[in-house]
Amino acid sequence: MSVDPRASGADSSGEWPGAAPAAGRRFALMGIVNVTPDSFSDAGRFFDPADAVAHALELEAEGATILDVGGESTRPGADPVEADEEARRVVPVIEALVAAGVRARISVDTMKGEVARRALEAGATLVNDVTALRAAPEIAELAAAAGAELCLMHMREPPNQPPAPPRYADIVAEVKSFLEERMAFAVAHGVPEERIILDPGFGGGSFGKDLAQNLELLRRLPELVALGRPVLVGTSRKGFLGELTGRPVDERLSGTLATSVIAYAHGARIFRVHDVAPVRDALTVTAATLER
Ligand code: HH2
Repeated sequence: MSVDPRASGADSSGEWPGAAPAAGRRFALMGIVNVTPDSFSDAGRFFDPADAVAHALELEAEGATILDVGGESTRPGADPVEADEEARRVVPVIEALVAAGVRARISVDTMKGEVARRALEAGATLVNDVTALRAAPEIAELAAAAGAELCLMHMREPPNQPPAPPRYADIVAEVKSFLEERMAFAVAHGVPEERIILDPGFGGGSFGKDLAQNLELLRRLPELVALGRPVLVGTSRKGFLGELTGRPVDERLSGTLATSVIAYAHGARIFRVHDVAPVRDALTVTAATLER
């Protein structure tokens, strides 16, 4: 499948200057590569490294300019994974993607310093930390030393704790001040601001937002975009879409498309998704309509 560079993160020379779309490009797609036996939507499908690599290459062919390789599920109740085991899952996949000559940048979805370190050595150039440096603050220095980008996501509970009922006075104000504070922490530990990506952390469960709060975050996304860094959204197949539509996890593409289109219109520019090709088409149409 040929990829229209106008809809990807590549610039006209074919270079990928960063995870965020390059000047003149409209959005970037981060394809999800879960090397886990227990992820909420694709449990075990790509647990074999060869299957994960083949899947990642397909996502790139569909237009992903970032491949997010994860070895631990964030689902509440998922078995905690030791750093060694998590690295054993993700590092061979990253090495194989580098060997295959992928042009997409490789992101590692981890909250552990040791895993981030080994993934960066293997060729990852972005660390996607759903705890925003709370579980392993040393990820800041590791990313800084490697010249890597860093995605900081909001989640309320520290990792692997039972989720508390979500209660916020003003969800958007809280997420915004959290992300501001975490960004300042990352910068103080050596990560240049221009390498930071922000993510409100859509989802219930470990991410701690109920349906109304997820929708309010989506509606008021411009307030987070105002922080001046690229905003990444990950709504793909998430539970709140199932709550609204009554659909099981493998039938939530329409909901994913709706939220992606709204998020784009509200200023998000990086989309973490399972279904790259359909989201790319929806956002290509949206971007062409909104950006004259
Ligand atoms: N969501 C998940 C995992 N990592 N990272 C960012 N930055 N934003 C997200 O919204 C996000 C994330 C959960 O989704 P998934 O990877 O499909 O499932 P699991 O955690 O069960 O592997």
